[in-house]
Amino acid sequence: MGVCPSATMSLLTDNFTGALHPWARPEVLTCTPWGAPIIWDGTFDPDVAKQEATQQNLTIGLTVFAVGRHLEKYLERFLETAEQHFMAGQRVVYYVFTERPGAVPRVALGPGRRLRVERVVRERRWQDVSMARMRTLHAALGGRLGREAHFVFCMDVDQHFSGTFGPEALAESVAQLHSWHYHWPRWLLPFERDAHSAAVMARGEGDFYYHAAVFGGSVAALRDLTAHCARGLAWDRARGLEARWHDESHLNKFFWLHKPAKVLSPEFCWSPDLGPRAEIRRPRLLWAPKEYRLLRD
Ligand code: 2GW
Ligand code: MN
Repeated sequence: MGVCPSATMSLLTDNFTGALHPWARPEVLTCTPWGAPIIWDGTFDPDVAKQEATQQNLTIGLTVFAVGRHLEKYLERFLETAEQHFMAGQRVVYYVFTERPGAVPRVALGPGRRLRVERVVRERRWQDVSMARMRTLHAALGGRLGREAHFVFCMDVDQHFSGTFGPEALAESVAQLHSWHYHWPRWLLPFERDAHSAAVMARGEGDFYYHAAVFGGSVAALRDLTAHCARGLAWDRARGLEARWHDESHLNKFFWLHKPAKVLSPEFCWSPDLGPRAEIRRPRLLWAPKEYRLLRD
């Protein structure tokens, strides 16, 4: 921790010319109060990150759940665009969790990339589909996935890659700024406020609101994260509670207690419904339009 210096003007300007440094993004926050980088387009050199990852000969896991109609609707595009943009040139193993392994589309994979399909039971309520992911991921991280990957990203399926999502995103633990909420005042953030819930955040708590559609880290860090969230979800259930944003509420509690080592700007998981914004230069993942009414009955 404490790896990124605070953004003072002397660091943002080139010593020699006095011009703004080419890697500066002075209009956005690029460092958390605890010293973790918040990576925005232009604040890192993708080639350096790529070289370092290649030297370490990493295997990077990408987990995604596609249960029920989400499989036909989203999985193929998610995987096809991941082949173009996710960790290109690295060793990658996809883990697709579904109740219908036979229906998983056959996507042509590049060299060094493989896809494993794991069967899960289909939960009846959609909230349970989403929440059961933490328990399932925890088990997978303790099994083959945990043995074969060094770093893992866990993602929603209702999105597709639209730009490079490379090794610059890797770190011991990685959280994603939620594109709806990154510019909101902290007191307005939709944390769980019920004091009886394991996910509760008091007023004044919370650094940022993170999106559960993307989180990642080392296998060890993710085993802790998924254990924490699965435990919190079970604790709430035993009391007849369900946090406001389900697994996402528990994820936010975890990252409040255990600060992420790296934070991804909203460019890494952008909602096109928000329209163009000056600070969003190159979105890496785009949400599919929400069809809550259609999918949630
Ligand atoms: C989820 C909601 C309504 C209807 C269906 C489903 C559903 C989700 C499903 O039928 N099948 C399925 O495989 N899923 C998986 O759960 C899939 O991977 C999907 O991306 C993920 C989360 O559901 P999603 O993407 O429809 O909900 P979002 O985009 O509103 O998710 C945010 O909030 C969730 C909790 O409510 C999670 O925390 C999620 O990570 C957040 O992005
Ligand atoms: Mn989603």
